[in-house]
Amino acid sequence: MPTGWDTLGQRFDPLLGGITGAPSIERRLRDLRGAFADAAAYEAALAQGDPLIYSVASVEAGSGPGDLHYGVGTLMPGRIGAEYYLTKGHLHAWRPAAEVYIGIRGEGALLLEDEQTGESRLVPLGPHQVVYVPGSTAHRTVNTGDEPLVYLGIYPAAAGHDYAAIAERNFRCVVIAGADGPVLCDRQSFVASLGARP
Ligand code: PAN
Ligand code: ZN
Repeated sequence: MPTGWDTLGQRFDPLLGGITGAPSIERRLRDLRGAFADAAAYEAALAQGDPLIYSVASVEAGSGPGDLHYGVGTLMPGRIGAEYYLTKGHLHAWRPAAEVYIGIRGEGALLLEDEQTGESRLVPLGPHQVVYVPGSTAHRTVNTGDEPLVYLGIYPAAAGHDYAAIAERNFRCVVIAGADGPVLCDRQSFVASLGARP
């Protein structure tokens, strides 16, 4: 009998995230050191407390070559400086592994970056939106709204998560709150503009 017959049907919470009976990981502000572009705003926020930024409940029913894993992510609304709350972001350790994201609640986007070319895209993620993340593409979720962003991610069981490359060089682009909504900016230019602020 294939693995996972006791977890064929799962119940998730579309408002708060989470999957009944599934393990969940939490990422707090202190876990995201180095992820935000505005280091001064990050330290100032951390001095005020260590809020929950996101959680992910995962179901790993099988781990054979054709199996899938999935997770429900819940990313809180908020900002560090002008930058929206975000996930750490990663590449899949097995680079060819793609992923499908399905928006459930809230307003957000996926920041995608091609590992080879550095080409970046910001693709909206919310209810009724599906995003395909190709292989060899770094991906990070941002919450651009004012309520929790809840989404489902489905990926090959063999994908694995490689956080090291992102932890070392971060994404080339940042997603900041502009006057008319989210704006994708070059990280270096954004950081330089912070240095120039009065
Ligand atoms: C997602 C992510 C989730 C949390 O399930 O794991 O959004 O982001 P980080 O893993 O970057 O902290 C996924 O892409 N899985 O492969
Ligand atoms: Zn992924």
